Amino acid sequence: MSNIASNPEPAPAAAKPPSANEILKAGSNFLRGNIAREIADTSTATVSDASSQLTKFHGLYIQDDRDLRKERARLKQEKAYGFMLRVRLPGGRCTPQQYLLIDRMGDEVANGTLRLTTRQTFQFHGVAKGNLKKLIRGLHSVWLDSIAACGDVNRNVMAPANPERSAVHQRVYEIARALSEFALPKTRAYHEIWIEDELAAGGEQEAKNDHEPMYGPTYLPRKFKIGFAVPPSNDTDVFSQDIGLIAIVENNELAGFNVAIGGGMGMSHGNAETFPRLGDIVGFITPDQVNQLAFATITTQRDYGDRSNRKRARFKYTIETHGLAFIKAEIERRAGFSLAPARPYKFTTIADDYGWQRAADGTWYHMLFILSGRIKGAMREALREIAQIHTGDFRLTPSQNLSISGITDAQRPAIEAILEKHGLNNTAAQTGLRLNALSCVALPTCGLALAESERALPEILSKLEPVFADAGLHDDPVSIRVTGCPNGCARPYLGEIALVGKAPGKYALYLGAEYTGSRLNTLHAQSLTIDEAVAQLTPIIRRYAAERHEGEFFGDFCHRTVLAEKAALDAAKAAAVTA
Ligand code: SRM
Ligand code: SF4
Repeated sequence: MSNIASNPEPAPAAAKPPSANEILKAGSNFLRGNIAREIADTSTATVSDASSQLTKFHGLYIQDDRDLRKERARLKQEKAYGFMLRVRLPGGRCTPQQYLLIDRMGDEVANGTLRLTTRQTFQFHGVAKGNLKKLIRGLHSVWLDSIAACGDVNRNVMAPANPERSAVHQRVYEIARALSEFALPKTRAYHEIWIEDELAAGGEQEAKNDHEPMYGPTYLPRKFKIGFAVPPSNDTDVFSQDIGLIAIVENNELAGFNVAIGGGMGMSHGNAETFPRLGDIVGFITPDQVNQLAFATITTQRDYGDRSNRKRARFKYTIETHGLAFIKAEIERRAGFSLAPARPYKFTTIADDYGWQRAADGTWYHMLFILSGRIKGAMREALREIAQIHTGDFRLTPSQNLSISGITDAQRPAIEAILEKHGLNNTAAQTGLRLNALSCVALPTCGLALAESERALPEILSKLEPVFADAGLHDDPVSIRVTGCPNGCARPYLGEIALVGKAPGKYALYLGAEYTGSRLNTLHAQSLTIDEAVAQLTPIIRRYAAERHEGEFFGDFCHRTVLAEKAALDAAKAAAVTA
């Protein structure tokens, strides 16, 4: 691990002028900027554009309630600003004590709900500027933070949530957690601003021997994401990560990880330069090589990533630009070792293991289905009551669900009674479609949303579920993912069905991803209302019920039939035009 602590290598000379964000980061005094002064300014509920970019590195986004925009503008009032705070929670695990603090803060400083994200953490919405310190200090009091939850750095590290509680799962979790700590920015800006109030005269902040051995003073060109998976479950969508690490288990021991690089979901409608991409498996490493591999990969992206055009700044584009072979060789050179050949593995599922399950260590866990990860109402009450008596932990899943984990035989009846009381012991009654549904937040808080997502999902499901049920497919697992724009926050391009927002009430329809996340879906229709999408899907669902092969998933069926036929038709049309 000798080169891990070394200084960054000089970056190759930038050919193009740096983007505004690069100039901002360079002049930010290691992510301090004017944040402290602007947070103290009570004349406005928001912060400047510059500070709003820098607060992201502290896990904070300034947003406004888009439902209220018109009314506020009519009244000539400032927008209804509020901050979103994202907690850093590697592997999605938290203790009951931490959960209770988060739950309390949801009422005291946020909008009264909690939101589980697709990267296994909590988000608070609608936090007033004046409440940010209270929230961050509250989190700090239970050993939680929001450092690097957003921004051009490594984000929340994902790890399998399905809590089999085997020794291998525990080991992978510990490796993921250690990697999360390892890849944290080293600047003290977060602690100075939010925890310690260490401000020099005039509210300015001084850099105190800051040094970023991995990131350097301008951090990364763009966000960076790492996730682990333990086959046969690909619950973390490992091929969507900048670095995906697939555990290889031999003789019940963790032998190491296959390494996939260059995954990513985000794209822009109509911009062919942007696209979702699945990671390529480039080799195998042993568990003790994980941090070194991450350091080498992150610094390669730091030095070769596009710092001029943020639309092309993700690692996947760096690979496309420089070539996989070059990037792999560069990673190996920086790591100081060669990757061994990848080893065999097999994914068979992405789904959370709902309901009551016996774990490998003899304890119980209960996987709760939480639509869009929004914890409110009865779910909120139940989880609060459970957290007060629970001695195990909570595990947030990449599918926006939550597992109550580590329940002993003696404790199970009490937890079961709370779930019964609140009507939450009923995942068995849900459709396979609903249990495999994801949606991003979108309106009213997301500033980038083009259409509804979380708020549209109940309507979409209620219209599609009867179609599946009538075709005899009530229980069949079919993954559906909905987002309010093409950025891909619910990893839509890995959904067997995906609706991607284009405009208010309009969605692009994608079909045909492979259920366990090894093939992207394909654009099937450009712009549909929800009813039009249901109308297009209905005959396909009926045909699937009638014609599918034994054990064939919906996405594979669409890929083999509907999409292949459409591609053949398009090719024939193109040939006719050329002729
Ligand atoms: Fe995301 C931006 C929400 C997972 C790709 N994402 C945003 C912002 C912050 C909007 C913004 O920039 O102003 C959204 C805040 C909405 C709100 O009101 O809360 C937002 N992203 C989310 C969450 C909360 C969706 C959810 O419903 O769970 C997820 C939080 C994850 C976390 O805990 O860290 C979330 N975002 C993802 C994922 C999925 C993943 O990481 O596994 C992706 C696709 C994977 C990837 O990164 O390639 C994703 N979010 C984006 C992008 C497109 C990035 C790109 O490469 O082009 C943006 C826009 C951007 O960065 O410019 C974005
Ligand atoms: Fe917002 Fe788009 Fe992400 Fe949905 S996919 S949360 S609309 S950025």
